[in-house]
Amino acid sequence: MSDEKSARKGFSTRAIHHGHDPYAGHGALNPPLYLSSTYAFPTVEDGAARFAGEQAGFVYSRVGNPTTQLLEQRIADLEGGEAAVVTASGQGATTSLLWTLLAPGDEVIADKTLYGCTFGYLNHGLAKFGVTITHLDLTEPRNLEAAIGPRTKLVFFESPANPNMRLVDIAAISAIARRHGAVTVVDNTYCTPYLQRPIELGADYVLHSATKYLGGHGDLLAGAIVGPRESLLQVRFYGLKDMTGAVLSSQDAFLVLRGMKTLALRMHRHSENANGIAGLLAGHPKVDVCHYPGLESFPQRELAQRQMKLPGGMLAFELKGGIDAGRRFMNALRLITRAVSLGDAESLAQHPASMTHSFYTPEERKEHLIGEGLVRISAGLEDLDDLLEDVAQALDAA
Ligand code: 7XF
Repeated sequence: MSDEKSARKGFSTRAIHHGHDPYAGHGALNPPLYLSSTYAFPTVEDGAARFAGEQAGFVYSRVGNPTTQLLEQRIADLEGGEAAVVTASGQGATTSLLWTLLAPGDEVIADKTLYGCTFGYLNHGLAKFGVTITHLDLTEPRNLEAAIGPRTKLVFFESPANPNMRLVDIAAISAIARRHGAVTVVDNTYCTPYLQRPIELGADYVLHSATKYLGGHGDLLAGAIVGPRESLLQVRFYGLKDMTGAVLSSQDAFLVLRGMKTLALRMHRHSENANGIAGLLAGHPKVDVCHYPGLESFPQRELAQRQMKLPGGMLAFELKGGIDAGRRFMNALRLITRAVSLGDAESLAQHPASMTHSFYTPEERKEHLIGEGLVRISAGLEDLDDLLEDVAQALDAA
């Protein structure tokens, strides 16, 4: 479907059709998978013109490939951004973007709670190169207003945050950052553009681990960066091509394109299942607290309803018996699989303090609001009754 036609269509129609014309070429219904590392130049002059950016066309797959390009067009379209660059992992997306935007002397203001390897990259990676990292509680926009200064180049957060589900008001934070000349980067992995579109709310860049809901089937690693076209050219030609080299293979791009065709359907089911599990946990005598944006008891419920289309497939909770009860709960699970990652068809449970967030020291976890006993569940696509039965018997054992 041409970009013009697709602009008037709904989310799922665009997730299935945007950027591909089945009547072109050989008439293939499904976008072809291009397996080529390099591309032929008709003449040496054409090759030189392509390298100089004066002629359209592919050069080498570290800079672009027709299959990955289609994925970029679809993700940009669904996020409401000008352009996208896809990468070999979510981590590759974060590093390719931030290496491009930042220089020594700059300050990054980041929320207190971040995925463990993002925290590691900022504090053990970027900090070594003269970038100052300041963590603030961005659930209170006034904290940003008070701390932002002339060196603040970039404001970074996840919403909901991995793993404790804190939400950040994207519109409020983006407005403050913009007023002070800083850009806002939102990791939208937990929501996907079906549930939340940060650029429409005022953010400058969106990041994804497409390993998760966008791919949706636990069979690949991928990432994406969405943002202004000019800036993403820099990301592609410096951050990705020269600095990280975290280039997505076209085979994995093909699988993400396939996964995205069912994204909207899957997000409804993930949300329904998470909502059911959260309801069981929240009312259970052994549970201390359950963090899920769809619960009446969720402290930021009003913001969740304003900012997210559905409460999503992720939840986290703490048992009254703390970390030992959490271990017993996890070891008792029979259907929900003990594994990190999220957004797969299979429901997954993990223990952030010993797994995804073990890169924080115990003191850092305390400071960054990640409970030692917290258990995280990614609700999959199975039948809710079976999931509830499994959670109920694991709670009995906890
Ligand atoms: O490089 P990846 O594709 O694994 O993505 C990194 C990443 C970036 N942002 C967020 C919000 C993420 O959750 C991730 C990956 N998180 C997995 C998890 O939390 O289970 C990784 C398993 S250690």
